[in-house]
Amino acid sequence: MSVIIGQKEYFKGIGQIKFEGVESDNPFAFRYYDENRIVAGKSMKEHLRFAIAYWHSFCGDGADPFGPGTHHYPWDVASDARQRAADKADAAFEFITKMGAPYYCFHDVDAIDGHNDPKEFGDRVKFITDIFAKKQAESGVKLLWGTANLFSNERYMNGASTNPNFEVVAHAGAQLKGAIDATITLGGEGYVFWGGREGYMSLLNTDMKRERENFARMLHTCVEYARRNGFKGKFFIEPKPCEPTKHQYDYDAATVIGFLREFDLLSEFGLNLEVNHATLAGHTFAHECQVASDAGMLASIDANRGDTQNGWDTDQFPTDIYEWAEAMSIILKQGGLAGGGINFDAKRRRNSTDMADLFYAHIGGMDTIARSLLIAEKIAKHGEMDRLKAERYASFNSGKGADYAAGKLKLEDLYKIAIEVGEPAQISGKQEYLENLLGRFV
Ligand code: XLS
Ligand code: NI
Ligand code: NI
Repeated sequence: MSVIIGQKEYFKGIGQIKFEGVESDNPFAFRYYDENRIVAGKSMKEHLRFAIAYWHSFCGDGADPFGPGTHHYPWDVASDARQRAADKADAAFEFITKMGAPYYCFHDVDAIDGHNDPKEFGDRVKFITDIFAKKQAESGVKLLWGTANLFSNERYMNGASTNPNFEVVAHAGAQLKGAIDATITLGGEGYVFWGGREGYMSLLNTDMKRERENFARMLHTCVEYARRNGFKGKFFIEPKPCEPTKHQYDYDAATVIGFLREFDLLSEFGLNLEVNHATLAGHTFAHECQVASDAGMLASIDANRGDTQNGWDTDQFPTDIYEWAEAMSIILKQGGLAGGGINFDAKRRRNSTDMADLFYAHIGGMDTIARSLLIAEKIAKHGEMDRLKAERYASFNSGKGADYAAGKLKLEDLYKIAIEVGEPAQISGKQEYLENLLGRFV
């Protein structure tokens, strides 16, 4: 059966989204995201490396536990799975191009319907990979990262790489092979592991030690395969504390870094941090960025936001300038994202049912982050924030403090020094002053 591609325009009446500046009243224009504007020596486009998430934007139908989908996609109607996938690719590349996003990201089953026969599914993924390759060449859009969905299929209900049944682990491997092959063929800059079901629902039936070992085993197996087959990009792990499992092994940035170190995987991996996952872990997004950056592991971001009243992954589009200004300051300080980009792992609300809503959502998200980059640049140029932080630790830069930091002092030395210096003077942490300072730039 032959498949028809590139024939339809899905987002009729909406053209290329352009930068028009803050004075613009046009809801289909960027007010801050000016891709060519140079910020701290690089264009905004190069700094932010925006990516559109295939799953939320072209697959997610708005279903929730209380009702079915409300998003009806004109590219989701053909009866043949391959034709439907080709139609979806038409819509996706039209949207990504109109948004001016340089990248996209996808799970294998977002690109084309899953199938329980690994051979048939592998063939389907190859089929859509060829179409993506053509679309990338025509549009200049690139793949930020690929991934395998190892959480939706029923067989993964007890985990994928961490499943107690080796036969399920083998199926996970088959799917990983296909997704890695696709990522290599498409020149993906990264490959993401998000362990949706890699955790437990109850410790009563779980050998956590063995599951974590098996998890690491699969990561090693994938790295070995990908490198042997020419993958040059970076591997990313995306931490999340819970949901769908009660406890996920990739709980947060610190946990994942410890895990990668324990199993000798640090050098191949970076972290893909998601804003809403940080808040679910009881952290701020800035906290996760700082932990990752300090370890040299802040590589990529899934942009979204949670709802402070809700304890689940609401995946809303980013709007919080304060949250992003802090995060962008950390990213700017480390010289940009290490190998990754900023992927909108965010979805329209169930009742945002116009095609235009998909554009508004991404425009708002891209503008929020672009604006935060400009704020972060201003904060850095102004310098006071950095200076005050550095001054707080100045006592470790010389004299006895420097000796101590270098490991030259013993506990008895500290005893003597404490008697010598007497009661230390009170030094203010100046938190409100710094909050005001941040507020000035926001
Ligand atoms: C789900 C995750 C997922 C990953 C990719 O919460 O964010 O979308 O980003 O598998
Ligand atoms: Ni994500
Ligand atoms: Ni998420």
